[in-house]
Amino acid sequence: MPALTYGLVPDIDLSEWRLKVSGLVERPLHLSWQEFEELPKTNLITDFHCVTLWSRLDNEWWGTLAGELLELARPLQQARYVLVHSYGGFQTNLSLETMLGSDVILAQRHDSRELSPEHGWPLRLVVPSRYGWKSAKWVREIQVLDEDVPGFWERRGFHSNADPWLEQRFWDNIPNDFGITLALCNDKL
Ligand SMILES: Nc1nc2c(c(=O)[nH]1)N[C@H]1C(S)=C(S)[C@@H](COP(=O)(O)O)O[C@H]1N2
Ligand SMILES: [Mo]
Repeated sequence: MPALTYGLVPDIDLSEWRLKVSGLVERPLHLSWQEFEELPKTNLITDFHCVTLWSRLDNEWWGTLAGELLELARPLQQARYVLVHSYGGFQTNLSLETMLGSDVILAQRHDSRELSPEHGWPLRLVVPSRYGWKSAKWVREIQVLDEDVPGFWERRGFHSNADPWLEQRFWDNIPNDFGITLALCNDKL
């Protein structure tokens, strides 16, 4: 599976690692790795679609469903979106509805193995129903919001919703320029 990353693989120390759920929630969370490990786990088999036209089918992901994590934090009534933050500075936005989908997982294992550093160790988001850049690697915080705040690629012209079946690659007012796609996904790593 190609690894596609903007910037360097962050250097993460598991003893200092935390996962936060912040913003418009009744109960903000600030979990250590041990606390995250104690949450309920699920195994899912899903496909993965990058915006550069490669897909990888039948990935097995093991971790905690994003919906189960958010349920613990209890989003407030006005919550509509999330902005997911990664170690290393990457961010991506999703509607809360998408995030609560039954196939959205905070994955700690891929195909029965711990994630490798370049694929998001120790924890990544996997959103099979959206283009790959929504599947943030090295997740550290899920910020719950009432408005849609664009993330790293979304500020650079990529679509906020990013449904591959609707081919939502770019902002509607940007021409579908393959150059920008190649800038996003060069298979270098
Ligand atoms: N933190 C972070 N997450 C990221 C990216 C990134 O640059 N930084 N790239 C995204 C893109 S464009 C894709 S296609 C997938 C690729 O996942 P992989 O490297 O595990 O194949 O990760 C996504 N998650
Ligand atoms: Mo991508």
